[in-house]
Amino acid sequence: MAIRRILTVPDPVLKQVSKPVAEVTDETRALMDDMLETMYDAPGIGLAAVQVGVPLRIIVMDLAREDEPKAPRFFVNPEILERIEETQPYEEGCLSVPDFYETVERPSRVRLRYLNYSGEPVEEWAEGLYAVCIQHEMDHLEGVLFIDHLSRLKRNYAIDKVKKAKRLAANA
Ligand code: K2U
Ligand code: ZN
Repeated sequence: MAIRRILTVPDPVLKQVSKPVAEVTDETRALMDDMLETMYDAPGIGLAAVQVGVPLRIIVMDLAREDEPKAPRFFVNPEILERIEETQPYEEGCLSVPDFYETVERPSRVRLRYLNYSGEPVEEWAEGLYAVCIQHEMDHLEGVLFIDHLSRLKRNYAIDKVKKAKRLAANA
């Protein structure tokens, strides 16, 4: 397993629409293992493959709290089959937009279909933080960042803040 570099705004790769995975192979699983290790190291609770520069429709997630055993989840070619109308606000962050947090409204329950780590099909409802995180990650698969749901002013502020932080780090 390896920890990979997480791309940050304004990297154009993050705007790519990720392609479906033809078959879940050992190579797919090796990538998911790397993504999970990268996510734990960040730390984060979700990660899309495009964030480590691989525009494939793959997501990893672990919603377990720090005082709970790890509970990794793997999603290949995830689809949202149904969304309820009710929405919930959540203050989101993103490993590709470091140190910026803003509230985003999203449907509070969604019905998912995806292939798991073994390549088997799964259908289930997601709610609460699971619903927030899977929708945030599935946005990544469409080249959409959570800041794209904000005003132009807030989006530009977030991007300028990350660019400035990268300039300062480069000159340190
Ligand atoms: O896509 C990512 O960058 C991973 C996010 C996933 C996430 C964003 C918003 C809401 C829930 C999950 C990172 O895990 S951001 C860090 C984080 C950690 C705990 C709760 C919220 C955000
Ligand atoms: Zn993100």
